Amino acid sequence: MERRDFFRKAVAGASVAAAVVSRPALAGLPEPVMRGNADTAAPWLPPGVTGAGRPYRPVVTLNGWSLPFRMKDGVKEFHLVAEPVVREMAPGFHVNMWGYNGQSPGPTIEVVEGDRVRIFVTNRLPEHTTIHWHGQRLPNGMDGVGGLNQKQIPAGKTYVYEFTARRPGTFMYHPHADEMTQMAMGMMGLWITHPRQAHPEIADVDRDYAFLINAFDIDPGSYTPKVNTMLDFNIWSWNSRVFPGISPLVARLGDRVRVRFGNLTMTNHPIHIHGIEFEVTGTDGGPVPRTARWPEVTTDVAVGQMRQIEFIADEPGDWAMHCHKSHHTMGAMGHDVPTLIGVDHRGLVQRIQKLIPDYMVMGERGMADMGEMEMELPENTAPMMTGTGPYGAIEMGGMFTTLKVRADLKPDDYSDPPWYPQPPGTQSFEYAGPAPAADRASAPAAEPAASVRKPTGHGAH
Ligand SMILES: [Cu+2]
Repeated sequence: MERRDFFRKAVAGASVAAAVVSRPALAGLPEPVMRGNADTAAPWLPPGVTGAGRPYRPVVTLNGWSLPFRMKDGVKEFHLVAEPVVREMAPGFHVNMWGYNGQSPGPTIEVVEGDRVRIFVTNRLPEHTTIHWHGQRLPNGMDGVGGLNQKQIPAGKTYVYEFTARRPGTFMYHPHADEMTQMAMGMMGLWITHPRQAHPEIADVDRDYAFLINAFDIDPGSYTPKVNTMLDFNIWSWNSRVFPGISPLVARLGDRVRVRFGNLTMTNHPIHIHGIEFEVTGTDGGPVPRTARWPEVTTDVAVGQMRQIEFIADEPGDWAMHCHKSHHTMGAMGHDVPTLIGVDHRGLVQRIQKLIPDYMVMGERGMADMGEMEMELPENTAPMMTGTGPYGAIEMGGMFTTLKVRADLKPDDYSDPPWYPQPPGTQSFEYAGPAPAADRASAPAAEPAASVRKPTGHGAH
């Protein structure tokens, strides 16, 4: 081609492109797609382009979304922007975090096995960062450990990662630079690689949900997580949301449902679902062979692990789904409150209130009253346990949501249905018959209360 011709064609091409592609795209960098809210986005299928392999059923990220990409010369191009964000963790509870593209966690990246993927990472944080692609097979120089595999990405710079998504499965991404700070501030995201063709160990499902398990240390009334915390986390969240702010998982009666979750907290989480049994069908290491699966209703997820579970939603209702550590279904609270069950405060409270008018008693009949109590909390405090169901306070917060199974849903309907109407005769009810006379006379007498012992060993000097 003549040099003159080339020049003319290049100019013509540029002017045509300018009408449809924005300036950053012409400069080689895809325009970042940002998100301004914590709603659960509808599953996203790329329009008319699936890259390698057959079309797939996209995942639904709880209170999250999948990042659109641009196809360029057969490569799927994504643009992640690491930046400070404000995440609404529950209605009225906003937290200053670090995340990607406007939210924490960052958007889910969904590709197909065999896809060539290029990810531009722009650092708008006040310090350097990197991204590690947890669980992926990739060239060593793309693994994202700052100092080991690459230079740190300085503030204000954009780095490019490029590799082929070789292994189908459930993965995540997070910084491998000042990790303690950056993960405590909410920097993480999901990565799903769909199988290229029918796979013997990967079922086709009707619904496919995904979320990350994360935790923060946020003092009641403050807006920014404490980043040096090792164990004293107090906000237990899924995708940086706490109940009642976590979307329900909705399923049509008989659907095969997959749920994928990864743990980026500093402790393990036994994830429990009521009403059905499931199997762990995969981890971040790959699909579990069918012969190695067993039924469960709870699966523990250790730190840095991912689990992919599947079940048939064959029992209609509103089923609880939660972490089985009961402190993880609570919001911010003091754990140094003494147990007062059985302590009789009658008369005492009034006397103390003469001196301290705001004095109140917590817990002499258990802590259930907290669910309905209208205690004045500092501004911007996570709900402690304020989810309300059709029959009153649910007394849960934190890592809790519901699995809503309905017969009358359409196949791709993800909207939150009204509470389950219990069919007559199928709900627990109050016993109204006569109470039998208690007969304690024949029971052995209780032992006298033990005398108070003086402490021995350390502390008694
Ligand atoms: Cu937990």
